[in-house]
Amino acid sequence: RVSAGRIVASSVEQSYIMIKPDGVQRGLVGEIISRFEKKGFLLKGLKLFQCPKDLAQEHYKDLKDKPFFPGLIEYITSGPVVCMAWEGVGVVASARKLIGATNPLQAEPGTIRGDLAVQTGRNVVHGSDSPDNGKREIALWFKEGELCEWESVLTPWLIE
Ligand code: IDP
Ligand code: MG
Repeated sequence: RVSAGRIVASSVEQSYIMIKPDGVQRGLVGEIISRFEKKGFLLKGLKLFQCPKDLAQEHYKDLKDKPFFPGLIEYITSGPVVCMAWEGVGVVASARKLIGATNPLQAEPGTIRGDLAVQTGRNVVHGSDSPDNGKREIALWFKEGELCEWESVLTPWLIE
């Protein structure tokens, strides 16, 4: 799949990363995308999108019984989000580390939430919590044909 012989296709994961409406409104889109680019993951899909309520409810369906669920749906649908599919070996867990803890006040400095946010209800970015959910979420947020199949010329400089 890449020039590196030891990287097999089955170990390549995809994570659904989304800049939430507060991140878009606060002008943090470039900064957040930069962190994943600089780390060395591969961008396979990207769009600005106004999320309908039913999609937000499906995406967060595991949280539907939480008291904050209605507020969460209102937040996610309150303005455009930036939807991204990022690919790489270990991208799911690594993206969660780059993003930081759910509560930005507990997120380490150097993480996106640790550097750029103060409250759980306005934590600027989403990242899939498992490779299976990465697949599920990318299928949920992107239509057929919206992802790009491409290889970066930088891959041999990132993976031996
Ligand atoms: P995660 O985004 O770090 O994976 P989850 O527990 O999966 O965190 O929660 C999903 C999203 O729901 C959070 O990112 C945040 O936007 C929202 N959320 C979680 N807990 C609370 C809360 O206690 N109050 C308000 N919003 C919350
Ligand atoms: Mg989660």
